[in-house]
Amino acid sequence: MAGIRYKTGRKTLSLLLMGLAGLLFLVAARRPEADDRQTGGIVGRITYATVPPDESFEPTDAVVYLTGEGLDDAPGVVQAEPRVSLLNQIDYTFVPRVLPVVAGAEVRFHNGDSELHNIHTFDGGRRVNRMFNRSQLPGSTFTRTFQEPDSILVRCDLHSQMIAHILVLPNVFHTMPGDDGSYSVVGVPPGRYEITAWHELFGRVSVTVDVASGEITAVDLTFSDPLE
Ligand SMILES: [Cu+2]
Repeated sequence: MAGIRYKTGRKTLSLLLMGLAGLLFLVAARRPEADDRQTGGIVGRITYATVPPDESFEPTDAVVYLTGEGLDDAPGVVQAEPRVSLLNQIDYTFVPRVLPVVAGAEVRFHNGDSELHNIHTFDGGRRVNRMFNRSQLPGSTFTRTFQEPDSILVRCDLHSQMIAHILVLPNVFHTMPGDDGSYSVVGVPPGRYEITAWHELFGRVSVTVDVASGEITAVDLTFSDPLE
């Protein structure tokens, strides 16, 4: 009896193994070739050669982003990106002040105050996205989608101190620096790209960067003079 049970067990085991091998083969065969490429990364620091006299200056309000071929539909990242971003209004302040989003993502505008606000948007000059100007009741929410890369200034006409910037970017490869100015962008497909740092008081600074498979490239970016 013990022998029969043993044989049955072995047969089941080998069938299971064969099934598993078949499954693994199918998974391997279905994997797109692009997924086999290893990614690289970029790390660095954002610094300011000049400190602007503006009271609203926050060094961490910078955005670092990559542009170049193959980034907009890089495998494995498009699906992972959250497609909704929130621009809140708390204590007569837009939160966050700087909101980077991917083109085509939904931006949710929420009035978290008990006071009437107003959302007035101004585009970066290319007129690629539809701008709007509307009042917003306390506690209410509405959404808008910006389809093209742009830098959009957001104001409240009722409270002049309320300012925000929505930076619409072409892909998910962007970030904001930490308190010490350091940043990192990882999971980048190998290639040659432009890396740009943006700040509302300085504009943009860009350099070319080569990202190699399985490697981390160091790039420091320095803002020189504030915009006039
Ligand atoms: Cu307001």
